[in-house]
Amino acid sequence: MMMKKTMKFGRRTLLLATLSAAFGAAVAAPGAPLVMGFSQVGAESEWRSANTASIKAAAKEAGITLKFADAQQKQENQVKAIRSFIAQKVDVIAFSPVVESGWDTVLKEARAAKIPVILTDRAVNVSDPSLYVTFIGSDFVEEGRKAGRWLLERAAKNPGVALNIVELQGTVGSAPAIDRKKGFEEAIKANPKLQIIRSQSGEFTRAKGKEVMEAFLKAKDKKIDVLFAHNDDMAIGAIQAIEEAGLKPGKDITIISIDAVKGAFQAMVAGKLNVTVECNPLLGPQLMQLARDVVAGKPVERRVTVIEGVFPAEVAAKELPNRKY
Ligand code: GYE
Repeated sequence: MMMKKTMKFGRRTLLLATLSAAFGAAVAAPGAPLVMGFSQVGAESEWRSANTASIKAAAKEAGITLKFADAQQKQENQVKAIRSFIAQKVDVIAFSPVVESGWDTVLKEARAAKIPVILTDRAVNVSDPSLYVTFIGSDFVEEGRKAGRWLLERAAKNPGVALNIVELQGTVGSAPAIDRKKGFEEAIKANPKLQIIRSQSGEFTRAKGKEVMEAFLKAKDKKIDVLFAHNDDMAIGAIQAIEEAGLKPGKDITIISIDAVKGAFQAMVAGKLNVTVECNPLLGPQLMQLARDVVAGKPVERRVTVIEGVFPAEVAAKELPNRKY
């Protein structure tokens, strides 16, 4: 449970001998500032705002010229942004893909232009994994498992009691939604009394989280014991819906979410959220270092993961002042 904010290189080492070997990349003129094109998912959550701020600050700090594009949660906007970065002949392209599939064509275009691509935060499903150099981000399956394990432990205190779970999924087709669902389901399988009775996307936003939770509560056919939200913002939206329905969030309905942003700590201190699993958005400094190494043709790890913790409500008041996002 220790919350070291360090990132570590994954075990599977990459064999990218040199970038020039993989991409035939042209090394930027000596002295010229490195130019990075970054396509961000959007501004859907507190997590995302912290991630954007980290990337912008780290680029400045590293003396990297950042061309930043916000895709407003739309893949077509990301594809357009990447094409525009190619046309502008940036040195390196980084992006956080809104969904997993549909990237082959544009990544082949980047390769043809000899521009290396770094994935941050979310992964892609491509036919040829060498279409990107490296991926830096969290292990979302593990985050889902941590959320599920927390519930398993809590349920073990009342063995034999059935618990009905509703799930607010993230953006349909996105890596964190797919993986967090998978990890959570895998963990709760150990107790057949834990059943997901409803599951729908709240698109990672507060507004949509609230709206979908309202619909869950209106159904009234089965009692809702637990909410698993794929991020804190949806949980916070759902908390409002639960209160408006005359119920006590965190008590009548146990709430589990992911990200561990400040808003979640405040909700825990107020007794309205039971636990949040950490997902660290502060990827900027490490991304800039990777970009420098990649452009310089140095070998880099194929997968860089982030070490993260779990914060139950009991530690929220003590941890809140230490939170950086
Ligand atoms: O959990 C959510 C955001 O991809 C890890 O995206 C990210 C997720 C994060 O909208 O809040």
